[in-house]
Amino acid sequence: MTGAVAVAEPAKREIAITGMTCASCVRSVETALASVAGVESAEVNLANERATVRLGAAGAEVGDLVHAVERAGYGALVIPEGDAARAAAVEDERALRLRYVASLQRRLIVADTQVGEQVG
Ligand code: 9UX
Repeated sequence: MTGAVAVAEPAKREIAITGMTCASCVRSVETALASVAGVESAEVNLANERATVRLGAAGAEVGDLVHAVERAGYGALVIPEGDAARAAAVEDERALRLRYVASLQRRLIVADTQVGEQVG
């Protein structure tokens, strides 16, 4: 040993997000995540629909992260750590995104029905 002290990188976690369509959505999700205990900062990428949170030494509860995003009106899936777990999460992310598309389709059908009632 040389006696050098390794400085640990701050822990980061990635979160798949659904439902964001504009820059204001991005800010809402960032604010929601940044307010969670243990989160030092949150950054959202709208193009790939991922949030990256930087965590303090104590870490943060996965459930708290998801609930904060859901309370703001979006969907969230915290990507697990480790290659095997990340691979397994690909299917979960796919399912999350399909659920969002299905909810959009339901909303469009409802909106279409309402227009029909108003006009007819
Ligand atoms: Mo932008 Mo997001 O007008 O929920 S705030 S779509």
